[in-house]
Amino acid sequence: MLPTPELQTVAQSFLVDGDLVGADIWTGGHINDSFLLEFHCPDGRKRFLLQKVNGGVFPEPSKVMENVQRVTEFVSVRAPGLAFLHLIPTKQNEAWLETPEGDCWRLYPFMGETTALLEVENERQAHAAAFAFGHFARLLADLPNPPLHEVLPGFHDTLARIRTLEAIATKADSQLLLEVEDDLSYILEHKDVAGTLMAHLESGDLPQRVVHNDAKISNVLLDSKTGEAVCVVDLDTVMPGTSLFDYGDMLRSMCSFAKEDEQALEQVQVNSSLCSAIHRGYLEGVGSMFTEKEKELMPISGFIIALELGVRFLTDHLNGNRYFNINRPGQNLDRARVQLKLAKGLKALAGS
Ligand code: GN1
Ligand code: MG
Repeated sequence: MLPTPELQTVAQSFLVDGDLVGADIWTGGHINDSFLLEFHCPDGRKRFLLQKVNGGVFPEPSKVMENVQRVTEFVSVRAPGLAFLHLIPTKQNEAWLETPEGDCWRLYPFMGETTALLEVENERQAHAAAFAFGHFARLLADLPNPPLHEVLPGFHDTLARIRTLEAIATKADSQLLLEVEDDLSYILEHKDVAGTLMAHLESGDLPQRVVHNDAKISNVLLDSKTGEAVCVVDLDTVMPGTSLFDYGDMLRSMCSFAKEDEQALEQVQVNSSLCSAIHRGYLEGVGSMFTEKEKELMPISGFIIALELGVRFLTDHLNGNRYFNINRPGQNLDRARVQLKLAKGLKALAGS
């Protein structure tokens, strides 16, 4: 598609030596507006990823960008050879573009010859992605103070997410509510376990670390030829927390070959070989830094994060789909049911 005048103005604010010749909507992700841009440069055509941080989801987009900038700069010093997101500055030499309306736009080089998978296809990929997230945690273990901004406070406060669901349910359409009765009861029955990670984090039993907070397979670019992990992407939710938020997110997102919005629930099965590959990959990635408490709580974290995401999708379904983009009616309910089914499987696998 041809770039719109708004997109042209934004794109041309960045320090790229070339002419903008194309722009396409980039559909990966549920949250931000993303565009694949093509520039004609003196040394050939080059592609870039332009993104507008979603101000509806992130109340302070500039804080998101401050976190992204700190993390990317730290990694480039700590691991200069590592393929990583590097922000292309604006012509005013700012790390991102902030419009008078407060919108934040950023530009990254587009990593060619890589693939972002929506679902894991085999154990090797699960291992590679888990290693990449573990390595990410290890690299950032000594990010100097101050701690990163908590851009979405309570992001993994599972009990608070359940309370929000309960509040939304009291106002929801009665027909919708009837349809989700069983899903709601399952969630409410598991409130006691749901708060485990936050409780251990708050008591200091679990160490505070730099957490990616969206550790799913599509956020690791894999080499299209070798399948090796090349780069961890999507740093919007990088915040302080427990690494088990990431480990749980990996388990819930990579423990099954099913799509995140699969409608045929019999397809949604937890695969124990995928779980072992994730376990091995993550522990290899984090090296020796994990404490005994972290290791002990690894298995149950998958259940908690799957339950939490099920709660979030269900809340959005009952609340008019305002948060997660949908492209068909009922998609957030399907997503919720997939997570709840995975939660059940992961709970059984954890032996609790
Ligand atoms: C959202 O950035 P994106 O669209 O990949 C969400 C995550 C969920 C994920 C489920 C800021 O991630 O928390 O786990 O969808 N991000 C935010 O696919 O809410
Ligand atoms: Mg994300």
